[in-house]
Amino acid sequence: MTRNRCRTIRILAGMSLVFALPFACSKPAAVEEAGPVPGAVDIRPADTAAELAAKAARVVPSERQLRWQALEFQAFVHFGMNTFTDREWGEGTEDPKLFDPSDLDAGQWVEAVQAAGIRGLIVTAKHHDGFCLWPSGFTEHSVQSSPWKDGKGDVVGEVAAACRKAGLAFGVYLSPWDRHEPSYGDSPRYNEHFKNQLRELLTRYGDISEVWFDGACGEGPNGKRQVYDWTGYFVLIRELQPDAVISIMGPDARWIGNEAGVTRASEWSVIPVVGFDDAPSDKNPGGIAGLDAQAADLGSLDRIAAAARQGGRLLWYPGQVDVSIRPGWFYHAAEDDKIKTLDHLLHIYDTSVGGNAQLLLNIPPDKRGRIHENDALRLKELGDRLKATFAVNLAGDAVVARSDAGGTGPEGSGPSWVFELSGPMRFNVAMIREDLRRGQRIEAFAFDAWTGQEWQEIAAGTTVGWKKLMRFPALTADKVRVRILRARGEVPPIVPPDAFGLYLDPFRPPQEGVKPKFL
Ligand code: FUL
Repeated sequence: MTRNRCRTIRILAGMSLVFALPFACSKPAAVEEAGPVPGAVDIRPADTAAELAAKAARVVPSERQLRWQALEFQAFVHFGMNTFTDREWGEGTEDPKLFDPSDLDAGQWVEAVQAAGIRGLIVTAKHHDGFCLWPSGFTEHSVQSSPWKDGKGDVVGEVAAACRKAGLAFGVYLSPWDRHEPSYGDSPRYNEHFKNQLRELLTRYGDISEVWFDGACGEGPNGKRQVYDWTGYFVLIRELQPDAVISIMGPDARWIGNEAGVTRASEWSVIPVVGFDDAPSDKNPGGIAGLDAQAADLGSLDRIAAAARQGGRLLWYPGQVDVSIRPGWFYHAAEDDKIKTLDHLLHIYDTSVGGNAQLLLNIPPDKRGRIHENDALRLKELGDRLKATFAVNLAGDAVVARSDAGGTGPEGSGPSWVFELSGPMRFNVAMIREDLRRGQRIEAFAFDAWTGQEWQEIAAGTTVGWKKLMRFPALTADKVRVRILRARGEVPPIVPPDAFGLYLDPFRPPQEGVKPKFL
């Protein structure tokens, strides 16, 4: 592309744009005019492919989902009876006297996770063994019966206070499966019990940013059968903490589908479902009827068309990556030297935060009630590396021009955005974002750099959504561009510093065998 093929508009980077530029694809006017929808949109057998794409482009997050997405990176903290019994799943019969942290310091947890750039923390208020980290009025099986602080302690309270003091969002994990509680399996009675516990957590500790409902239940065929009142739980949470996101077994954020920190190459937040009823069931543990959270393809136009044939709905249902810094979720001294490497964590960060998902990294405190030195060190290394990489957006003051000579796709040619940098810049990371208030629209894109003579493709990808991070061997260029190859409707302008960035990770070793394309 040469400069004179660029369409006219030059935008000073950093200006916020409230107008939309015309785009070459034609859309059914009625659908386009209907505007964004934070919720569900019906899709029908009679909808054409173009109508389905236009409907998908209209689905946007709720305010609470948007706030949650902006957290980007949260800490999961598994701590409780299992910490003291060296197990992953307790039986529910453990003696509360075993819970006795010698030096619990929630301030140290917060400091350790903040060093990694983490913005929120979710603590296991109750895991499957039923032991409660707060003094619940509805069971004796809690910190009250432990020797810690003579039974007068409250882990949830201490963690909530430490998070508030440091400006971290605070959330709670409350396991529906409870192996201690005698009423478990007597469905109405346990549902009341569970709601009572929820009410305590949601009224005693200030703002709760997230309620994390686990889907696990290991009762087996002859075990207790509990029918959860999901709808009742959700109604209570909306009433007491309307800003709290309900995750996994809930309608606001979906499980990414594994516990290894792996995202799909194409992560969609607009998800087609059939028979939406907001409530998880045995058949539908994802929480949203008809959704298999582990399926390889959750949101392509083909998936949407398949759901439309059955009369389904499109929802905003973004992915969350829960993964532990160690092999286990709880602390085990035997794993002190099995902490994930910095490179592994960086890869998980790039592909989750930079792969249209939220990262929930588990860091389990030890028997002292402190985050172990090895984990704290790794968190600091991670934070230092992220800071060194993302401190300066080298395209922050680039001048942007739009061209219509983009890629090709079923809907015609998408736009390109050309970024003229303020001078030659050396970089090895690029970032693109979509404004989610306008939905998730990009289906495929390419990223090019100008060699002085021609454009050379450096990277290409599919979905963008909240954020797409790309790494490649370092190169120097003074002009780069993003080509939209395929999109669902018009793509809002991609303007730095918010929606486009170039960075240099100074500690990234030059990749063996991979030559930078030009220097
Ligand atoms: C699973 C649980 O069984 C694990 O113990 C852990 O809490 C993990 C986050 O979710 O379903």
